[in-house]
Amino acid sequence: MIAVPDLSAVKQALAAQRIETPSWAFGNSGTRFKVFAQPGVPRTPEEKIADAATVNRFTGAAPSVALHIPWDRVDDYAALARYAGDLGVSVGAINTNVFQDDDYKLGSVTNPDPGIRRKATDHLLEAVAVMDATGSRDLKLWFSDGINYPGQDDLRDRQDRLATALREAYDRLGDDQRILLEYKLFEPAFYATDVPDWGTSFAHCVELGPKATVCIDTGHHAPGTNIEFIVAFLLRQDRLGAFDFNSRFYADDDLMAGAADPFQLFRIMYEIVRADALDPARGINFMLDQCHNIEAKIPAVIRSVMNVQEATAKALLVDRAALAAAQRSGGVLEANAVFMDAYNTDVRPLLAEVRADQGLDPDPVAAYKRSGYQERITADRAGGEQAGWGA
Ligand code: LRH
Ligand code: MN
Ligand code: MN
Repeated sequence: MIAVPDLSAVKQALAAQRIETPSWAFGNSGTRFKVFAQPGVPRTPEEKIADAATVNRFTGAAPSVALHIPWDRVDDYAALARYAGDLGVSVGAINTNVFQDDDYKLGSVTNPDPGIRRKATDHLLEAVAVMDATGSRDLKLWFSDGINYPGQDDLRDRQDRLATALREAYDRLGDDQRILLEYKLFEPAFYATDVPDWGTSFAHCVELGPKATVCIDTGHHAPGTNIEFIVAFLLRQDRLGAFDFNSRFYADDDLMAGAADPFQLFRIMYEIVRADALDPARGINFMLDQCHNIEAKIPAVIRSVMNVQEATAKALLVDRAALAAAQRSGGVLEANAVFMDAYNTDVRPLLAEVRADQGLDPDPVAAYKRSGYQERITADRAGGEQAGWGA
């Protein structure tokens, strides 16, 4: 039995934890080989929000949903936000999409053609207008920009073009709005990507000002990258804005968070706990960014929320006094044992208690399956154009 400083504080922290779900997780998705359509998937942004609200109803921990523009384009975003509010959720981060137009073949904000750069930058500004209407705080930027062949374009000029577009978007932000700048090692560009790593993102954020922070997508690194080091570093610099949680075995697999490497998720969440950054008031947006290609989508999102909660519970259970004592005395094995004791704790009963205390079913996946929601959407949403990744 490991020593836990204050179990009621642990339970309180878990009850207060917030995880944001992505609208696109509920739509049809696939690989470049095949999209497997599923019955009952949403046909509209409203239906995606209804599914996100359902995840929140069973977990009590997912009260906001990220949108992706134009996948979630509507005429009236304020009305969409009110609709979400009626279902008990709010609109979270607004994701931009400057990667699916023919115009962006050679890049968006870093394109050598100033007309295409203008079009891409205007999309970023349009996304801030969406945020004004929905009350969203976060403008999430991911650029697929990059080049495939050495010499194809000037690496340094592209950084200048990127900085110019970011500056324009940054200057358009309201007082309570901020930029989350996401990086990704490669794909779709294969030789050089313009925002390939946290260092590039961090440097642009510092250049921009305090309202620019880094978004860590856990699937966007080279194999073997120590992600928790990046978390610790950015927290120390006060520049960690958000996560896109998902799992990867090979590249940007977008599998359920905590499925491939629950130990890594625990190590990441330990750095969060260590920096006292779990509290939503600290401003870190813990988002999921996943696609459920072959598994049922709503229970997969519920499972992902639970996986993040389990990693967090284990992180909260680290006996930090014992850990600090072992670290100070150079007790290599002792310190590692304290860490592993927490990781090896079965936290499912503790989380079941936290849920029961909130009036939730202790087993959210089972409760969802019993609820009849899946049968209802399968019947109600038959026919019509089904929205999905890229729709
Ligand atoms: C890019 C990415 C980014 C996009 C999302 C759909 O790979 O992680 O966050 O917006 O996928
Ligand atoms: Mn992402
Ligand atoms: Mn990704």
